Formats: sequence, C-alpha cells, structure tokens
Amino acid sequence: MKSSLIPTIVAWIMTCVAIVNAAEAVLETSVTIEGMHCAVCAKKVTKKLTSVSNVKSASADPEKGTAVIVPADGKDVSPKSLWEAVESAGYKPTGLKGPAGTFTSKPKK
Ligand SMILES: [Cu+2]
Repeated sequence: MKSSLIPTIVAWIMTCVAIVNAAEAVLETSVTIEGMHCAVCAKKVTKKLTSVSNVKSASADPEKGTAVIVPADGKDVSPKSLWEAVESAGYKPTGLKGPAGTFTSKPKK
C-alpha cells in the first residue's frame, strides 16, 4: 500500500510545480521590438520600460529583439503603456504578450 502511494505523490508534486510555473509565466509581459542593435539600445528601452507605473523590473535583449517586463507584486501593468514606452525610446514594438493578452498592434489600454 505504501509503495502504491509514491507515484501518486510524485504526480501531485509535479502538478503543483507546473501550476506555479504557469502562474509565473502569465505575470510577465514580453515585447518583441524592432531596431535594437546593441547594448546601448537595450539600455534605453530598459530605462523607459522600468519607468512605466507598476513595473518592478524590465530587461531588453538586443540579440533576441525582445524585452521582458515583470510587474510589481499584485499589480497590473498597462500593455499600452509598455508599448508606448518602447516607442518613446525610439524603437518599434511588433508584438506584446502578457496577462492582458497577445497583441500585434498597440493595445487599447
Ligand atoms: Cu544600439
């Protein structure tokens, strides 16, 4: 009886881990950005994204052409504000994916 419990417990733990991972993935927002060429570009984008309200941290990767934005605990970040922050840095967002949904043009809010 004891040994038959082990696979059940393992499966349960794996389910918990999967749920936690999924929850974390949904909190972050990622933006694909055109025109970032080097670390200086990425730094400009990062600075603008970090100044958006409720953003805890942001990091842009010039090689991948993406930026990942982490919200402050329990806060929502406006996808429109993130989109506009990238534009105000002088670059072109081409897509955004986050808790509010997936966008290929500027979100409405
Ligand atoms: Cu550059």
